[in-house]
Amino acid sequence: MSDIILHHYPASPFAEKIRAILGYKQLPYRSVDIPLIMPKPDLTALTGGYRKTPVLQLGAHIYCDTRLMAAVLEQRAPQPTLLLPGHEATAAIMAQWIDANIFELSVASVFSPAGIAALQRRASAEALQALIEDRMAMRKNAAPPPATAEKARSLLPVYLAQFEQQLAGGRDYLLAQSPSLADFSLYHCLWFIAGNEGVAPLLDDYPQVKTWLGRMAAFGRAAQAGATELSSAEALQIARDSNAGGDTADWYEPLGFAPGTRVSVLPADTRQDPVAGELVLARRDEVGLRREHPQGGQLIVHFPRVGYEISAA
Ligand SMILES: N[C@@H](CCC(=O)N[C@@H](CS)C(=O)NCC(=O)O)C(=O)O
Repeated sequence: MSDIILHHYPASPFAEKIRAILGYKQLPYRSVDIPLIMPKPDLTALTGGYRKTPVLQLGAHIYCDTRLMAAVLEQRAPQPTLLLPGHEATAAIMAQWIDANIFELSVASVFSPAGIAALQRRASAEALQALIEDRMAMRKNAAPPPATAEKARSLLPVYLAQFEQQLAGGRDYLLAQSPSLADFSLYHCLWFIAGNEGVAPLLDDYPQVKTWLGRMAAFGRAAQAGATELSSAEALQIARDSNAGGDTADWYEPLGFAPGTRVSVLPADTRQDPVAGELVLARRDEVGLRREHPQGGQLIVHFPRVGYEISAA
């Protein structure tokens, strides 16, 4: 039985990024279905307040942010690699840029009038309204403010044309003949658009991009075959029964925090839901906070440094 537990819901693009990586690496996992909107009590019991999707769990270790999850999965299964030799920085920086910028444009497209009309055919008016209100509340402190549908309409074609041109060079993936982190980042953004019939035609002028999207989607489908279901209560029990050891051996802390300092970690984009705990792991691009919860027991919640603000609690 796999010890990899993914907390997610089917419609989440960032979760699809991790599902596709699991599929590409042929890693089986246990799947916990989480609510689409707040409250998410069993999830936040594990994370200490972080509410975004997905969250990865290995025993009592809770990993927030898909960039860190990708690194953890790369360590778990180094082959096939996401860090193509000679493309490490290009792939990492492209992936970060796409996760922030193309994701914004895809959300703005899906929540444009054409996208909402398609969502209305699938969800009740109440469910849709609740989703929109939840996401507006989640982004109320966002800096910079979320992209508008107009911005998406004018900028998405610019970037799609660039990706089309890059793929037209004869490569199967963005940087080489095998996918890198950059492909998985672009994939989940365009998967979101392609899955909404109101805005899917936005991709019609880009045949190379659509062929590439089909290739990437096969990894997402492969992941489904490797998933077994787990309840959120069982996931909490697994956390409680596991060892929450920190790791101060390779302490790398440019901010000067000593092991055991109480710190708080805040997503730099949405600027809400800080997680507080005792710093027990500090690496170049990862911090781990120890905290305790009555149902989850002792937990270590991990964040990357890029995209998060760490301060004394
Ligand atoms: N930087 C985060 C972004 C995650 C994210 O924004 N996920 C979206 C879903 S695709 C989300 O959390 N939406 C609100 C929710 O699911 O409650 C990551 O890479 O994991």
